[in-house]
Amino acid sequence: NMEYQNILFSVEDGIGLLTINRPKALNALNAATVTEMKDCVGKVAANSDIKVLVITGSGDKSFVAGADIKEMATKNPAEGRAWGIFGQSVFTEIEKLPQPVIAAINGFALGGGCELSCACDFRYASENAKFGQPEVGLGITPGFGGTQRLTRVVGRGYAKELIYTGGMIDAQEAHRIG
Ligand code: DAK
Repeated sequence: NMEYQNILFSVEDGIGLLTINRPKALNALNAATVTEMKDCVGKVAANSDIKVLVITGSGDKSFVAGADIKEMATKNPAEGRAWGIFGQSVFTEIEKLPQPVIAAINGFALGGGCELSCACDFRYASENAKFGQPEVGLGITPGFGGTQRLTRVVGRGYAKELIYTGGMIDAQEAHRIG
């Protein structure tokens, strides 16, 4: 483990494990967490001893319950724009990693959490996983690339349904739609 406060990172037998570690906030992504993820992903990219990266969430309830709503609520439009661009850049770095990246989805994957899973190469979900893009209920759109990546994963129809309704689907339904 390294010097991080909001994530855990370890390597064993060539397998990197990045755990988002804010279980009290259901592993919501605040700026400090995304900054640490950026640092960690950069280190993974530069380390050819790491053959695969697994991304998961701490605890048994949540993968990532989205961007941190409490922190986002304080942002003005310019800060919101910068936050969107920053999050997108880190998710793109994950997508572009030379190693395969597995999302181990152990519960809620909402908003930025669903988007994070879509930036990974494979999504493996536990039976209690729940997926959704609830941003519409907050009066915002998905900001971390969800409209683009989710569409590519499940197709336009299901992506629009999730994004327009803000509804949550369970692991079985998520598996069914791909
Ligand atoms: N942010 C901050 N805290 C969160 C959180 C979140 N996304 N999700 C949960 N928490 C916190 C709760 O506030 C609570 O903290 P305390 O009140 O105890 O301090 C704790 O986690 C436990 O949550 P609950 O008590 O609510 O647990 P329940 O089991 O009752 O409910 C839930 C679980 C996942 C259904 C519920 O917590 C929930 O609805 N959470 C919010 C999910 C959500 O709306 N996620 C999407 C976030 S929006 C953009 C840039 C970025 C984005 C969008 C646009 N632009 C630049 C355009 C990103 C958007 C998002 O991701």
